[in-house]
Amino acid sequence: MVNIAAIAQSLHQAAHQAKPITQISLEHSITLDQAYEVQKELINLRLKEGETLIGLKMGFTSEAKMQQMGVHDLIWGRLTSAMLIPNNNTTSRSQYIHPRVEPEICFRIAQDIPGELNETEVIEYVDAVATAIEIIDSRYQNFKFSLEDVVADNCSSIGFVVGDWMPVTKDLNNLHMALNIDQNTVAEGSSNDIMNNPWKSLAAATRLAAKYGEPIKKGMYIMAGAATNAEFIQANQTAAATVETLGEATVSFR
Ligand code: OOG
Ligand code: MG
Repeated sequence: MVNIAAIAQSLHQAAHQAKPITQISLEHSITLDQAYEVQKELINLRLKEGETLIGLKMGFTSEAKMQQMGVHDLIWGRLTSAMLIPNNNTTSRSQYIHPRVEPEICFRIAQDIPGELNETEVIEYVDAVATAIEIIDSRYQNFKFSLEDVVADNCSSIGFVVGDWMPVTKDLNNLHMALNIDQNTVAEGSSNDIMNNPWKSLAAATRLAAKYGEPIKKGMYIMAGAATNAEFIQANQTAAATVETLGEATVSFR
């Protein structure tokens, strides 16, 4: 028997204490559905502490990320108010275990999404788009996990930074994307690396949100997933993500 509440509690504590734990899948056989139940419970623990649900994130939407992490399926996680770091701000390295940063595109939802939509329909439900950085911080030792492990761990979510909101353009293809650490470009790709079209990632989010009963509501942030590898970041370093035409998002670690 998998104890959903106990696993959620240990992941929650690992995040609070910035101390990694052993992968769940090494000790229990856990199904993907159970992993999503753990994730929901884990988020409930955050909500009980006063955080609010402000968005969803997609993961493994690019080949680069799937290759880097050895996991080959789309995943989704939840974003809470405590995870949003204002652009051009500072965050303390000591609150993380082994943080990585990755360049993303973020969508802002204009009206409640009624159910599954395709990549054209979904455009009508977005009122702004921005460059974003996701900070991920797996609660597992060595940042190693199975698909079920990472889903249970809310897809390694810990923080995200959103640049200036830009007007919606229907064509988000072929935009150069880069991740810089202290002015050095450490990863580069194209918006096409996100499912051949970032709008497809949002369409996939509508499908998964409908399937798992987590409605996408007006005002939510939806992160499309990294276009490139994620890179480790240390104290006294600054990360900047750029997306051609959308601008920049930055965060400094101290
Ligand atoms: C899991 C989260 C994946 C993305 O953008 O692909 C993700 C991880 O790599 O730890 O956020
Ligand atoms: Mg990500």
